[in-house]
Amino acid sequence: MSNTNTEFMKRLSLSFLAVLPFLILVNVSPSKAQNSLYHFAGNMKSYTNKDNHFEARLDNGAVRISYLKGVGFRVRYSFTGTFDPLFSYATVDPMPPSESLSVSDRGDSLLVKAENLTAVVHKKPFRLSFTNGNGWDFIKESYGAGHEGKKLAHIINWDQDTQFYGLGERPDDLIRTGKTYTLWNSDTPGYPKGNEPIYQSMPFYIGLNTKGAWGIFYDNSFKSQFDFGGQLKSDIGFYSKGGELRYYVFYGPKIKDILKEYTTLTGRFYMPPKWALGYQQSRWGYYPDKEFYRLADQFRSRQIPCDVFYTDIDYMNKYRVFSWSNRYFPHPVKMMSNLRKRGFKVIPIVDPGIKIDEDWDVFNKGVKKDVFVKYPDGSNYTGTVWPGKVYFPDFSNPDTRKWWGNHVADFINMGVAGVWNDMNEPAVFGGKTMPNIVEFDKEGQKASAQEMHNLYGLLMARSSYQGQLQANPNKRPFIITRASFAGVQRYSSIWTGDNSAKWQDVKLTMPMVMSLGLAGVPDTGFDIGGFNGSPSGEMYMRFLQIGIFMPFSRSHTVIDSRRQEPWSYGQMYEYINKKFIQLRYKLLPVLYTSFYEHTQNGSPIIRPLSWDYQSNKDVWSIDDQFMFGDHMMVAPVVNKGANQRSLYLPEGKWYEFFSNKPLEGGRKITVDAPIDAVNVYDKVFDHPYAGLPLFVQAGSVIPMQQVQQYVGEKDINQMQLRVYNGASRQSELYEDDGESQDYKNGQYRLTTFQTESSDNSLKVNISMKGDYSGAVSSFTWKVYGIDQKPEAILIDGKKVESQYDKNEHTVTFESDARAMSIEIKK
Ligand code: MIG
Repeated sequence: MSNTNTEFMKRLSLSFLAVLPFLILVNVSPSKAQNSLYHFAGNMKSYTNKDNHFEARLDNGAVRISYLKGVGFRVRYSFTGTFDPLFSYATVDPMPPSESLSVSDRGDSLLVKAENLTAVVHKKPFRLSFTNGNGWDFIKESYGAGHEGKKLAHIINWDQDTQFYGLGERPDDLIRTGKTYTLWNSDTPGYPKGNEPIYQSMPFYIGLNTKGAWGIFYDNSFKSQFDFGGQLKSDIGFYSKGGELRYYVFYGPKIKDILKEYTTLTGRFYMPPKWALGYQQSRWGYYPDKEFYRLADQFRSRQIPCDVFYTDIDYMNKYRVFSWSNRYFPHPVKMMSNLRKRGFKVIPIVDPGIKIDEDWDVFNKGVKKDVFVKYPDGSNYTGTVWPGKVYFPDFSNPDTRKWWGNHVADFINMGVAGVWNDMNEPAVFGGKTMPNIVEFDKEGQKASAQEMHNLYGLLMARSSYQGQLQANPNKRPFIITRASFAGVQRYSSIWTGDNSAKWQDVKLTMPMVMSLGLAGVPDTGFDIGGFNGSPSGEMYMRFLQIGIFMPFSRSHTVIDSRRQEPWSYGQMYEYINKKFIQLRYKLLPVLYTSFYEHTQNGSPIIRPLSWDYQSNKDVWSIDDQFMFGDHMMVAPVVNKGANQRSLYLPEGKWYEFFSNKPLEGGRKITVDAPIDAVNVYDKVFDHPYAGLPLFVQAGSVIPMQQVQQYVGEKDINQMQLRVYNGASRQSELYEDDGESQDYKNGQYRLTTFQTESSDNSLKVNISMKGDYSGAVSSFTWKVYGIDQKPEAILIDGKKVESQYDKNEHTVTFESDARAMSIEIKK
């Protein structure tokens, strides 16, 4: 027996034996695998390396290793020794090409190399490890790959210096280390912190080590479990109830690199329609249609910007999807067109359950086209949800996607702006889901509910996406979904379901949204105000102060809660809430540009501090502060009654956004963030911290625009560029028409600003890409941190007029948007 085996046995703790639900070992020695319930790989017998794939025969099956360009290694284990054709709902189609592998034999091991990574193949027993260019084996299989019947296990070594991020949406801290998690999409109304699992499954995680970051994605949709050393103590485990043991290995060293690789494999979000970045208002219980007219009046007369209203299940005729209640919404087309004229889009909820009702054409067509999930005897599975007895569409059947897509397309043609996909875990009343016995089409290959359950939300979102493109091929779809799986970002946005009006949940918003971003999903948000219960004015405001930075920014609440609009809490809160929603509209260029960056490299919009300050270990676990795009850091107040908070300001020079006060980073600070700031707010909003600690990195250029009541209300020809003196950095501004697909053909403009700060000047070098003609034509520059009236301002080498404000320490001037260089001579 090799040393690693003995070591592994020593490390294998009793708790591992006692608690693992799927893994029962009667004998832990892999060399006597026949005595163990779990069968691991055994020894390597032979190998081949052809057509860009390395394949090895093992005592127990076979393994196939490939390297995907721009991604990393793919490893497939088959315990029968034969491989099914490669198929996945999670990854892009076609997949990135496989690169050729170089194999060298070292006696006890083989080195399989591609790009900068090496898979080290230990022969006896067969184990893989992965090393970076510096010889660091960041992943080491300890027990490796094994199975018990159809159940799978994959056990790798845990270097105790490694911390973990991962798995997307979990009501938990950002750091996953020392815990176990289950992947099984579940409807969990009012989930408390630590609730396991909730709506989504993203079997992908990132390991963070001072030597670098790495990642693993298990492309397996069966019910599974991740153990980040919670039970295994010195190892990390993945267990699944079935399917293929297929995993992808990504190497950093930056978290940024991993996201780029992971989204090269699972896809990226498209540029969203710009209106979808406006503030949105929803509640379960907005009906009849008059209620929406009233809301429209309220928003516009109070001058609180808003772009979208949602209709929840009450708009339907007895909960029949794609129908409208005659009583409450007799003229939906007219209502939507009236609202549209005032700048409001309408997005209805759609639930998957189709009411069994022979007087209804959606149902009848579905039966005729045979689109539903079935029992093994071919009869349709029946469950109970809002409409009563329903059939469930089988979205893994291409005919179903077409049928559903047609209805979505009809809906779009009526005037809806997108669809809100709910209950798609799928949820069945009584806290249930479909029984394991039901069967799915899976593109004609047939699959069990066990395999398809976690994919249901993803496939429903995909069908809704297709339907919108069918109706309007040149428009950008908009879908929001509750349940999902890895890869959902190719189709949809996500909200975090039924949170509650609790301070705990105000805090949870941040790690949840950051983790979704780290799972490749950029367009996310939570129910502002909390879904369950009724927040106080203070709590609503604190929710909103986070919510205005969310890519998806929507207030939503349950049917029996108190009114939950930005003006529902008295004058003071209305004033503050309005100012923050206005701030979102001013910062839209920053938000929109961040979406563009996502399309280029998979970066999230809401990022943990480690995204920018990875080398500082102290920031890894911070999850009550976040980066908004490239240069801004938000440290919201999340405690009842708090008027200040302490926070970590990372290394470098910063500015406080509202007061423009420069601050030195690399330290903890305590700042004021008053709730009861009515006098302050009445005078000037730009008071220090204005109730929300918000910071900007020195050297950055922050593009801002004027407030609109809705996106597209005004023809915006000019933008303000705020420049923060004192460091050198790169910033971007992305512009396009905000709704068509033309940006994919070069109809956009990307402006890049490079600041260069020195003792006697601040320079900004500007470059441009793309030929979008609708971009802004001029910039108003406002440069902060200028302590004396500058000697001169030069634009493309020519002196221009400027205004210096000695109290603010700012200098202001105008430029054409096509200027290539700016120089502020001190
Ligand atoms: O059984 O449509 O998460 O946002 O308001 C509850 C009613 C169904 C759950 C969603 C929530 C929505 C509610 N839905």
